[in-house]
Amino acid sequence: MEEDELQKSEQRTNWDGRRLVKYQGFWCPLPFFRLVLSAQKHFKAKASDLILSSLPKSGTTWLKALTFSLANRNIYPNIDTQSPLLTSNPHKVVPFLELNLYLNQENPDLENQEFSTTRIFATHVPFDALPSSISKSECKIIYICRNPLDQFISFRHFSLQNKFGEEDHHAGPLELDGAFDMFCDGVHPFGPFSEHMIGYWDAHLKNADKVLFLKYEDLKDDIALHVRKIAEFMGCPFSLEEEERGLVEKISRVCSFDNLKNLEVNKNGYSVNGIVKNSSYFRKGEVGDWANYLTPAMAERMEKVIKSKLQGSGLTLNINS
Ligand code: PAP
Repeated sequence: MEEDELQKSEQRTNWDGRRLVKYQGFWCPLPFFRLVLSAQKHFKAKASDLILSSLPKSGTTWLKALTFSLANRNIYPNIDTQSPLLTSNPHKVVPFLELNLYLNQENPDLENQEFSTTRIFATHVPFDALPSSISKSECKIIYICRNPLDQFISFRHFSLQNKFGEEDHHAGPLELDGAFDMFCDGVHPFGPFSEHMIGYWDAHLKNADKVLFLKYEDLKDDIALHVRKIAEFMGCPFSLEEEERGLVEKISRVCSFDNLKNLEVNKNGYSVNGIVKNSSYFRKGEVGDWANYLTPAMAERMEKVIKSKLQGSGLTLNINS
């Protein structure tokens, strides 16, 4: 199956040297291709599951920390001192379906999770490529997107820092201009970004109880509001008693960039199959950092791409906020 699919699939080399395979309309990094197929074939969603979805570098780590804290607030009541997030990276407590769980086994036992009572899984695949049991079951999906310019710059740093793709890119990574060209053309891991966003956006419009659609910038703007919103969507709104003891603020604080970045585990450890530096998940955590790297002409080009691709979808992205 894997070989057959690979044979007939278009392939490209990402700017960082990693091979990308066009599969079901998206660019799947070659090392994850087999895992995507296994997850599609075997993953059985349950009504109580929560699926977190995003393009890489759109706020996944933050969303993992927040949803994990919300779902497990009764088993770790003193979040400031008891939360597993204090000693484990968010990617350890909430695993990725296609990046790690299906790595060592074709059909792993996913019945229980190490830290969480609710099964929470993350994924980077587009809505249409999710294992079909996810749409068929009552489980909920939270999607987070981000200004593509910031996402692109964030991914560039992340990939260079972790030296992805070095093994098959002898000339070294492509310079910024060429990488940006590829990104605008939608050739990047799990892209095209516009189709990724629209897929989840449409699913949200069809059934807002099933798919919550978030933007990184909105969370930066008002985290307390979004912590409440996410809790309500997950079916575990804050009680008056929880509000009164400041739990919304506590969860926001524990999951904040500054708190997570400065924890020992996130300064030194590795996650996602032991190859990604935990510290590389916490770079700047800012909105608009792209302006330090990309020219106004590049931003203008992106405006045009966004305008033409998102036209008529009802989804808006403000790249200048
Ligand atoms: P992933 O998809 O590989 O898991 P993801 O967490 O989506 O990565 O993206 C990392 C970005 O989120 C980084 O952005 P930057 O490169 O522009 O700085 C990272 O700093 C930011 N980030 C990580 N944790 C948080 C957080 N708790 N709050 C806000 N931003 C965060």
